[in-house]
Amino acid sequence: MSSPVKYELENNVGVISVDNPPVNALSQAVRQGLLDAISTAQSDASEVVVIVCEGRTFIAGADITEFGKPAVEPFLPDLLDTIEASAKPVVAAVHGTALGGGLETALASHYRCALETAKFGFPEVKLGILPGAGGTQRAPRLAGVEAALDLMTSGNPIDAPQALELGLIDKIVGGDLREAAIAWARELLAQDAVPRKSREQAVPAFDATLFDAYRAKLAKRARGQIAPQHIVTCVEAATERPFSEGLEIERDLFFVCIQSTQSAAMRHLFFAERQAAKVDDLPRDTPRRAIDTVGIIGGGTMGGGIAMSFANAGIPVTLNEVNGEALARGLSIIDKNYGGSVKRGKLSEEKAAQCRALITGSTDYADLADVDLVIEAVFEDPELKKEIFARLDSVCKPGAILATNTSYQDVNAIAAATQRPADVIGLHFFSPANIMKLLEVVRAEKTADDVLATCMSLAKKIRKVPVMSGVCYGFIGNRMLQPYFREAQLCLIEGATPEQVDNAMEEWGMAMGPIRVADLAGIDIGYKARQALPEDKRGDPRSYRIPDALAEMGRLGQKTGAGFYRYDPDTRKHASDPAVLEIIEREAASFGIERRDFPDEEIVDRLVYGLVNEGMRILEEGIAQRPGDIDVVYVYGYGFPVARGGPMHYAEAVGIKRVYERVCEFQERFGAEAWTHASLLEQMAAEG
Ligand code: T1G
Repeated sequence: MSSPVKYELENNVGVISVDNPPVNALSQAVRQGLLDAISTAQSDASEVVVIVCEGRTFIAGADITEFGKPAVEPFLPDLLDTIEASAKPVVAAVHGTALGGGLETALASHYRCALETAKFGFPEVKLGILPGAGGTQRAPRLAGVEAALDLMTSGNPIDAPQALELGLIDKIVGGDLREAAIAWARELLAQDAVPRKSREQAVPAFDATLFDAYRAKLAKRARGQIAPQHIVTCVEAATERPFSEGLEIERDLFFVCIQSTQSAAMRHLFFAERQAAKVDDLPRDTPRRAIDTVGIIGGGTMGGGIAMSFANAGIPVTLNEVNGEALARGLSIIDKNYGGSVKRGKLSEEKAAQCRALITGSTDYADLADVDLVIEAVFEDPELKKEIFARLDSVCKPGAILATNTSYQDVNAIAAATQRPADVIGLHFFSPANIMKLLEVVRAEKTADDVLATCMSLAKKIRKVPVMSGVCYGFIGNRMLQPYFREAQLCLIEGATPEQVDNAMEEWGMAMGPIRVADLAGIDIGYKARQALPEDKRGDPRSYRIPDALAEMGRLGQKTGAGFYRYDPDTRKHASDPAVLEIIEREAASFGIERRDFPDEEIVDRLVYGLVNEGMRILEEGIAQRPGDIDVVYVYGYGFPVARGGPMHYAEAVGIKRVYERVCEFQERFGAEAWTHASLLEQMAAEG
C-alpha cells in the first residue's frame, strides 16, 4: 500500500505533498508519511521544506473515523513537535480549508502562505473536543488571546485576509500554489530565514478579564457543554505557563473531552448529517436537473425567508403574490431582514444589495412559465394548495420541479392535483427560513428519482442540511412533536407549572422549553388546527383544554403580549402570570384531577421518550431512512441539544431497554392511547 505522503527534492527545496482524499485527514498513514518525510529532509540536500496538499483542500484535521479506536503512533502532538524542531525552515502552503489538526500542522511549521480563497479554523468544539496538538498554545502566541478564543470557541473558519491580519499566516500567494510556495521558500532562504518556532513567540498583551468573560458567555451560549470551558482554561494556561506545561494541560483536557458522552454525541451528528444527504436507494450518479431560476408562491414570513435562501446562494428568484399590496408587504419584510443582517454585521451592505437584487416581485403566474423550480409557501389550506398546483401545472414549463413548503399536508394529494405528479415534491423549510439550516425533503409516492436527487443536492447549494422524509401527517419533525407537546400539557394539568416544565427541559439542554415555544409560535396555530378537526380527532382533551382556554381569552402568546407567560412589550422578556395557574387549576378540577408535586426527571422522560417512541414508529414505517436522520432533524430544526446527539442517539446512550421499560411504565400509569410502545422499541430492547 503506497503512502499518501510523497517527498521530492526540487533542487534545494524538499517538497512534502499529502494526497489522502477526500479532505487529506491526518490518518495514521498520513502522520507516518509526514514523519518519514520530515526526517528524510533533515539529512538530505534540502535547505528548506514545503508542506503542500493535493486535491481540493489542505489538511482538514485529524481523521475523525479513528476516534474512539485505540490510538496508533505516531501521535499528532509528537509529529508536530518534530516538524517544529526541524533544523531547516518548514513552510506550510494552504489551499481550501486548514482545519483543526491541519491548522495545528501549519502553526507548527515555521512559515505559512496561502491562496486568497483559503479558510482557517478550529472546528473541534463542534465535535465536543478541543485542539489537541498544540493549537491552544500556539494560536494565542501568533494571533493573540482574544482571536484565539474566538476561533476555538466558535469553531467557525476565517478567510485568508483575516488570517494574515491576525498573524496566523505570513503571505497570500496567487497562481499555482506549489510553485508559489517553492519560490517563496527560496526567497526566505535568500533572506537567511531560520526556523521560527511558534512555541518561542511571546503571547501578545491581553486583557486578563477576558477569560472569565468568555466563561460566562459560553455558559449561556453553549449551556452545559464542557469543551468550550476547557478551551478557555487551555488558552489561559498559555498566558501563565511555559509552553510545555500548557501542552500537558491541553493534553489532559483533550482526553477528558474526547472520552465524554458529549463528544460521542457530536461526532455522531457529524457523520449523521453527511449520511442524511444520501438516499439509500438512489444511485450516486442519478441525474440532476439544472436549477438556475426559482419561483415562490406566497410572500409571507416563510416565502420571504425561502426567497432569501436562494438569493443568498446567487439564484434569481421570482416572488409571486396575489396582488400588489401583498407583494409590497412581502418585499418590505425581505428588505427589513437584509437591513437587519447588515446592522448585525452578518452581511456587507454591498452583498445584501447584490442578493436583494436577485429577488423580483410578481403578481402574474405567467412570470413563472420558465423557472426551473417553483415552491408554494401559502398558509396551510389543503384545497388552496391543490388549486395552486393545478394552476402551476398549466403554466410551468415541462421539466420544472413543483414543490410545496407544507409542514403537514398530504403531498401525494397535492401531486394528484397535477398531470405531472413525478415532478412534485415537498420542501419543508423551517422558520426563519433564511436562518434555519434544516430542510425536510418530502418524497411523495410518484416523485421521480431525478427530482429527489436534484433537491437533495440543491439543499447543500443553499446551505441547508437535507433530510429525506416519506409522506405522513407532519413528516418526521412535526409528527414527533405531537407526543412531546401532549406530554408537556399533561404535565401542566397534572401538577407542574409552565416555569417548571420549561426549566426542566432547558436545564436538560433544550434551547427553549415547550411552553415558551408554544407562546413563540402562537397558541392560535394549534387552536385553529384543532378547531378544524372533529372533536374525536383532537386527542386527549386534557392535553389541549388549557391552551384552548388561553386562546379563547385572546392570550395567543408573544404576539399578544400574553399566553402561558406575560411578555414585556419592550424587552419581550417573559414573566410568570398567576392568572395562568388559576386557569390550569380550574381545568384540572374540571377533569377531577388532583394536581401533584412533579419530579423534573419525569417531565424530561415523558417528553423525550415520547419523541423516541414516535421516532421508532417513523423508522418502522420507513418515513425516515435511518435513526441518524431523525437526530439531524431534531438538532437542526427543533433546538435539541447537540451534546445529546438527537433523540435516537440519546435513547441509545441511556439504554434502549431502560427507555422501553419507562415507556411501559408510562403506559401502565397514563394509558395505552398515549403510550403504546413502538414494536421496534420492544424488539430492540428484547434483542439488546
Ligand atoms: N476525518 C474523517 N473524514 C472526514 C473528515 C475528517 N476530519 N472531514 C471530512 N470527512 C469526510 C466526510 O465524512 C465525507 O465523507 C467527506 O469527507 C467529505 O466531507 C488534534 C483532534 C472539510 C469543510 O472537524 O468540516 O483535528 O460522506 O461532505 O462539504 O486538534 O468536511 O463522503 O463518506 O463534509 O466539502 C477537525 C471536518 C477534526 C473538519 C469539507 N476537523 N470536516 O466539507 O465535504 S478534530 C474537522 C469538515 C482535530 C486536532 C483534532 C468538512 C470540510 P463521505 P463533506 P464538504
